[in-house]
Amino acid sequence: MDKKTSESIKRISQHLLKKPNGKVIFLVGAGISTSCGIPDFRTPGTGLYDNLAKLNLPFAEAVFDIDYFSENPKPFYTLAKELYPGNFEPSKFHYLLRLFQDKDRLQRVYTQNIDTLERSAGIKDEYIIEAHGSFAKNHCIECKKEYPLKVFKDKMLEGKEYARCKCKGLIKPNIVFFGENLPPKFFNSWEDDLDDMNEDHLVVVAGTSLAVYPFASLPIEVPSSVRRALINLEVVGDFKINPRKSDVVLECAIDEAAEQLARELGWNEELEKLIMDN
Ligand code: CNA
Repeated sequence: MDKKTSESIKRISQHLLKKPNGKVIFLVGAGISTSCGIPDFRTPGTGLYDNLAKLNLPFAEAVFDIDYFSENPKPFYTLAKELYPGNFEPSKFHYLLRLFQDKDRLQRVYTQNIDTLERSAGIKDEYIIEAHGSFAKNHCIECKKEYPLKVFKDKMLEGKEYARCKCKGLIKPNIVFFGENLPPKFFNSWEDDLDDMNEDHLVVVAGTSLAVYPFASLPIEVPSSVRRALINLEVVGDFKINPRKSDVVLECAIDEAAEQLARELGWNEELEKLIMDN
């Protein structure tokens, strides 16, 4: 870890230690799960968008395009099989989030991820906002009938036919596709959290290219009195376009940051134990 990054980690830990009642809001994306073996979208070479050629898509984002899905669900079903919850273990960073919860320092985790690894790490439902939905619930895209996880999973694993409703409509997990609305809970919770925020809070953005809206606008809306931090392999979004003097930027791998931050906070042993016990 270079000097600049370790100094930035110290700035974050000093903030947290100086303000023991201050809570943390995490805004996270695919980069917190790449070390678990789940590729992100946009990292050149390893990202999913670079690896979708085998699915013969007209354009990479078509895999999450609702109109394309209703015509050709195969690419999404193929991807869903790969990404399906249960196939992966949480990262060190996921467990660090859990430690923030256990120490009553967690306000919320807003995640763009659909892998549900925050839940696997033991973070409680009340803290998680799955901004782009998850596999937990499913519905028919025609008649809107709801289906439990098992129906979709069983059909998907059979692999012979697509999961279809009695009305013959396709069954799709409640993952937010391009052209679909985000869940109301996302907007309501963010409004509540904004109302609550004060200078003791810290907003940590991690593992996201901040390319997808409205999620990417959250860091912009953080009041200037509240400190923001970015942990990412590259500087992105508002941290790049409108950097604030008080921002803390860590250009490094997510698990490296988790380990170092835990050490600075004196949480290292607890973090290791949490990982061992799970
Ligand atoms: P993205 O656009 O692929 O960006 C990922 C960001 O994370 C990039 O800026 C990378 O540089 C950074 N990154 C990758 N690995 C690391 C690492 N080890 N340490 C630090 N930074 C890293 O992904 P976003 O989440 O920003 O895009 C939003 C999409 C991605 C959402 O709609 C998700 O549903 C979707 N997605 C989710 C998953 C998942 O659930 N795990 C996987 C792939 C895509």
